Amino acid sequence: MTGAYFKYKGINFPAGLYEPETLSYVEKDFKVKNDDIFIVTYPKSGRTNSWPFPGNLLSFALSPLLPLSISLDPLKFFFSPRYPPPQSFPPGTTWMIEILSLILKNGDPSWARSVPNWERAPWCETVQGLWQIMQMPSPRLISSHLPIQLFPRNFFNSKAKVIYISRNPRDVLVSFYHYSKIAGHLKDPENPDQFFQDFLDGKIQFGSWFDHIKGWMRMEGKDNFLFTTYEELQKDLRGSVQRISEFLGCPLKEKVLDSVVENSTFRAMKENPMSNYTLLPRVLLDHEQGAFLRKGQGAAGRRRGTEARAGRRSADPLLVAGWGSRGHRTAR
Ligand code: A3P
Ligand code: PLO
Repeated sequence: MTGAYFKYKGINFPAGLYEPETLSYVEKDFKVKNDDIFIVTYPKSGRTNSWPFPGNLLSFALSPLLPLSISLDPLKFFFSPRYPPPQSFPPGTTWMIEILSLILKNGDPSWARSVPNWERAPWCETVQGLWQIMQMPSPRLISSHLPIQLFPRNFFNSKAKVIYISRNPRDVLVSFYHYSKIAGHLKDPENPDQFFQDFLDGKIQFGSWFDHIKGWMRMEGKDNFLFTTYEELQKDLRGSVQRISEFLGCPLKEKVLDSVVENSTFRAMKENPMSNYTLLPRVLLDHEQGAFLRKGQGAAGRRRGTEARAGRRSADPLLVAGWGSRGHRTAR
């Protein structure tokens, strides 16, 4: 692993795991089946607990840009009273893979405990993942970090389903920073300030978070598209699993629901070698320097902790999500 990137249609991809030929095939020729289920995220749409960046830098740096907007529409969306959208539920790629692996097996954890998650739901844009997906029986569970313009074209004429998981950009940024320090295929983030700048400029793998979410939000309201957030999952895992299963057309019995929830908690996943990435070779993940699954707390968890310590509760879901109900100024 070199940590070097190549550009495909203006987006950075790490060399080695990804190749222009595979990306082109996936975009133009990949045959989507009507019962495929895609988990789509911008990388690291899970979260972190230690903030290496100066205090309020993100909201400070973004605030002058908000009124401008064309490329920042998603931010306006996030900091507007519309967020979270009325029908949104939670996630992170890894978390959603676990939830869906359990739902598809009717709550039986054997599959999730015996097969690594990257084989249960391979990333279609990776060289290896694409090959695996072509051998998989239906219904296929497929992960992807692709921006909408590079996503398999055939999807848009199919009945296949996409579950899109978003997350507070601050948490994405922090999680991404820590992951970049231990992932062999990613460019070294150098220092937090530089990484923050690269994040804003979309110079990291899979390009700009802002463009990614703005692109995918065009699908909002379509029957085969579910927009979810990590924060909602944290707030109400059970309710979220229930709604995800309804979206997939397979509502769960109480006992099955219990099992899905029990086996997809952060603790259960952290203890499951098939889900915590400890099986990845050191060249891909330096286990001595950190872990893929770390604290498992998002802005909602932090906020609730703060409130619990202060002896009060907030009824405002936007405050609970840590993004403020009156706009970016309240985002921490
Ligand atoms: P941190 O890096 O902040 O620890 P992704 O899977 O999209 O790459 O996101 C990874 C992030 O999701 C990690 O965040 C990880 O801890 C978090 N995550 C994964 N499973 C989780 C769970 N069951 N509960 C809470 N967080 C989870
Ligand atoms: C894909 C991007 C995700 O955010 C993290 C991730 C986890 C497992 C990796 C996968 C990535 C790429 C493809 C890998 C897989 C493990 C095995 C698989 C490397 C980096 C192979 C052999 O190609």
